[in-house]
Amino acid sequence: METMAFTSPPPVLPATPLPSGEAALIVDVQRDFCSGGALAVPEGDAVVPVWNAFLERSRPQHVYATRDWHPAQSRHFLPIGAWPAHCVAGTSGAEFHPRLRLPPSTVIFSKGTGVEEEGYDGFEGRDEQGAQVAERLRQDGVRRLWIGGLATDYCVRATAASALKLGFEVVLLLPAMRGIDAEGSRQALEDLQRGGAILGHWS
Ligand code: VGL
Repeated sequence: METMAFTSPPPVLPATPLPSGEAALIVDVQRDFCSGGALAVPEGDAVVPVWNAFLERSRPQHVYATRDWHPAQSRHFLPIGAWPAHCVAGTSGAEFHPRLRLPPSTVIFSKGTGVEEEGYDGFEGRDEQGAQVAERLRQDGVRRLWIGGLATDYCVRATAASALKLGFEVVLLLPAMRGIDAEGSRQALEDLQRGGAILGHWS
């Protein structure tokens, strides 16, 4: 049987300024996922100027940033896990990209902090007070998230999938994300769209 090609509506643009209830969720734009980092995503740095322009022009009332914040030894790392050590808490590799201009009010969620945790899903993260992401977003009155970051096929995917499951509207900000694997990233975007995410553009 022939399967129908997956088609999607054209990407949406954000209103500027972003209406209240719409927020930015920036996934793992950290040094180790950018050029020269321990787990560099191809063209990872390219998301930085896109996010800067988006934040400057859309001025979201709420900006959230997730970060991988792993212990030095983790089941997420080789030889048990799949990845070279990266984003170890407190190291320079775990810092946000130095040119990413996060507003001072940005709420940071750390994830993957336990030895047994993979930490792909940003919604597993907690802020400095220990609050969970979903709890915090609801408290802030957020209903729609503009999501991007690194990497499309892993943490962006898992984070956006959780957001959908939890009932948030999800806009995938395409130019503000990059993936590790091209086919994996294409599949991630397709699956997320099937799950209700819409595609967003920004230039
Ligand atoms: C990620 C692979 C391993 C990500 C994290 O942030 O997408 N990918 N750890």
